Amino acid sequence: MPRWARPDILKTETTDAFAPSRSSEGRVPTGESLRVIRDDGSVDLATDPGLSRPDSERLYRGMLLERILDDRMLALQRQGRIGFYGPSVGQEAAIVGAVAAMEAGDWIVPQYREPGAALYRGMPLTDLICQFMTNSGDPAKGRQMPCHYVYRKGNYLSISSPVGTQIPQAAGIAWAMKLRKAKDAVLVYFGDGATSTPDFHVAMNFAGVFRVPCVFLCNNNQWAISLPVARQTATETLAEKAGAYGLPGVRVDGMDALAVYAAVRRAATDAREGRGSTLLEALTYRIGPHSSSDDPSRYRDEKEAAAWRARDPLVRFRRYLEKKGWWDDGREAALEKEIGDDITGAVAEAEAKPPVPVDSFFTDVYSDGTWALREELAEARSVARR
Ligand SMILES: Cc1ncc(C[n+]2csc(CCOP(=O)(O)OP(=O)(O)O)c2C)c(N)n1
Ligand SMILES: [Mg+2]
Repeated sequence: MPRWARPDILKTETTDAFAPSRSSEGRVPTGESLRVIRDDGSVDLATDPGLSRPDSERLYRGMLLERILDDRMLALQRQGRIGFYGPSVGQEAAIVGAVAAMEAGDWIVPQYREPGAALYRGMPLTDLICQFMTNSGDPAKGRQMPCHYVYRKGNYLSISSPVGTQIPQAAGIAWAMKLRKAKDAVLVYFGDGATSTPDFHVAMNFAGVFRVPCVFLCNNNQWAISLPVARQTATETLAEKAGAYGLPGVRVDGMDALAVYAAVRRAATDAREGRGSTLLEALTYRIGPHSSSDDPSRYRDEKEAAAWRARDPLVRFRRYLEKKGWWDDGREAALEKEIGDDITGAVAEAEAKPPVPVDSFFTDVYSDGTWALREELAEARSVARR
């Protein structure tokens, strides 16, 4: 039994898969969600995206990496070695399954729970951990909160802390792709809470009117810190909001990586081929705390979280791999060890780096700086020396 799994996880609920509605009205059947992997690990041939063995294994590695990274980073935070962390336990399929369906030139606009997507795009682990430690190896040059990474080479945008900000930014990038006649699409992640922000509605309306190539992926993990999703919306699903903007909306089982992959793949293809945007709602659950600063037992019944743990997306995907004859305990143990060693190596490398030089806070805005900034820099340097 892997360390991240629990004995109570071996039973999952069954829901029927259905073909997502692509009607021009964008109508969404409620109460159901797209699903591919059945409880026994077999796949529904009607919805199966048919991933190859290497692609399936890569997807599983991405999810396991995110799971183990969360575990290790929360421990580092408790030891005072990083300042802050936001885990994504339970959402690995919705995060990694989505990014896996995008092409290398596409743009990824993150919320703040997607280190797994940055790593999947090729971000070096050490760079990511340097960002968590805000040291001189931080690609964001120490100018962001910890856990607000950026991976420029992977077209992975810097994280915006204010909820919802990234959604119109993504619609704007997609508009730029359309103006340039590029074949690149945009994937934007956001939470259920973000659907209550004006930014969500502005972006969806813009996307509908201008038919921009954007995949809007709402990770409905059912909580916005302490606020349940029922307080965010009066509609039965979040996907059905798409209809108001003339977009298709699809609800996906967010604990099923193949379902998320299939839905995102299809939405990205539509985007690339000029059919505009799609709103996807991945139904998940925030099994862990909102962040390292949160204690969910103060506002929710943890039995609910335990029930969702029973639908662990990693366990479900592993069953699929096993059913295909592609996986066994030996491979699992080897992969866990490899990832664990990679993280240990990256942490050691990151901890050996000096802090961010104070000068970093005064560069990249003005060519020469103003007199006030020059005075502040001199003062900051003298404080740093002390
Ligand atoms: C505009 C704004 N309001 C409030 C906050 C504080 N805040 C940070 S995360 C968060 C909850 C967001 O919930 P959701 O969109 O569901 O994403 P999740 O954290 O569940 O992934 C809130 C209220 C913020 N960062 N920005
Ligand atoms: Mg949420």
